[in-house]
Amino acid sequence: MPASQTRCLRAAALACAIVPAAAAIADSIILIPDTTQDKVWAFSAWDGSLITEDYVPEDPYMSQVRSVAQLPNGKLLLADPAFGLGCSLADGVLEYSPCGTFERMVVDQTSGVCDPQQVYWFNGKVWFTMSSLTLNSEGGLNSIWSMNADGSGLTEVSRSTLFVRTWGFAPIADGFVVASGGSSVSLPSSLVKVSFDGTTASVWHQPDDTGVKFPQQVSSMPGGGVAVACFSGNYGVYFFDANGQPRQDIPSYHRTLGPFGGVSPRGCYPLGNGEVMYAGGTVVGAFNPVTGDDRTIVNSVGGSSGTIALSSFHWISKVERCPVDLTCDGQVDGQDLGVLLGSWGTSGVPADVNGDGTVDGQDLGVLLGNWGACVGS
Ligand SMILES: [Ca+2]
Ligand SMILES: [Ca+2]
Repeated sequence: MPASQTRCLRAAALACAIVPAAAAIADSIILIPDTTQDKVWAFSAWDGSLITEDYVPEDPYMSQVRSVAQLPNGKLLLADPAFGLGCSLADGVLEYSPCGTFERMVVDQTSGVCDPQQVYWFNGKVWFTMSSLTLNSEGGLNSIWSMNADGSGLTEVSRSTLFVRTWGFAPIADGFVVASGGSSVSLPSSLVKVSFDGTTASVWHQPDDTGVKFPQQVSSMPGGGVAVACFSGNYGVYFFDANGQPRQDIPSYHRTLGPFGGVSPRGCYPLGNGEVMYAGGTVVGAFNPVTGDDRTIVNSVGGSSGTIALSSFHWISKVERCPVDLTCDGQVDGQDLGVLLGSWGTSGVPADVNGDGTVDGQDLGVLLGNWGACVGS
């Protein structure tokens, strides 16, 4: 126990308030938007276990959120293309508090943003894809954009003619791997690599007839390369090395191999325990990429039975939360102390930060031991 915390446990609460301690340590969680119920679910980033289905509860602002990213100050950005492709007033990138309360629309149709799909915080900027019904060669908006955390400096990074229809993307060592394509012959699928400055674009992986089709989320994998969730055709999760070649050490799991008998995955993401989480239709699950063993974590509507729900679980992201930040402002400070003292002796409240059923000196000690800005674990 840190010396400052020991002192605090023995001291009066107000005296403790002036004793600085270490920074607050966040823990990692997984967030997955549910476009059927217009809310965002939270899971353990270690084993995928469900934490809450209302991390961002249903509100009047979400229409069909696809993805979530986190800014360094802990706030969440939600990419919301609203009601299908085609620009609408509800399209935009929304900002929420670290605990999931709506704060503002950062960019929207009035900024030139239509149908944002995946949003990322990377290299000191916000990046997101936009998807369009019209091919780029005919004036479509399939593209990658960047902006500053406050929404200023909005810039189109790439509108490559290689983009058939842009969905998820992920950074690798020297550029982004972008999921491109659709479910029909006229919308062929591929993975396109784009340099970070957008000046070069090339086909990174060109699938054969049995491979990647309608790719959705692209996720960076530990040790390099990516996983790609494919929504139609030979649907499943495909693994590639850093050069866009199928991984030799991990099989790709598709509808005839592994867990995807009835689930068309939109999202895929590595868990801390070595499994790969997936999301699609009404199901969130996880499988072991070595053995193929599969388990269902959530089946929210009672089974997809091979039928793709039009609205469904979407893309998976990892964010940090700060359990002792009781005011959800990214800091553990006097305001949080005030909340804790105001809850003294009660149970079933967030101020019971050690979860033992009572708000008491032990919780005070934890709070004071986490004083300061919330930082990643
Ligand atoms: Ca706080
Ligand atoms: Ca307690």
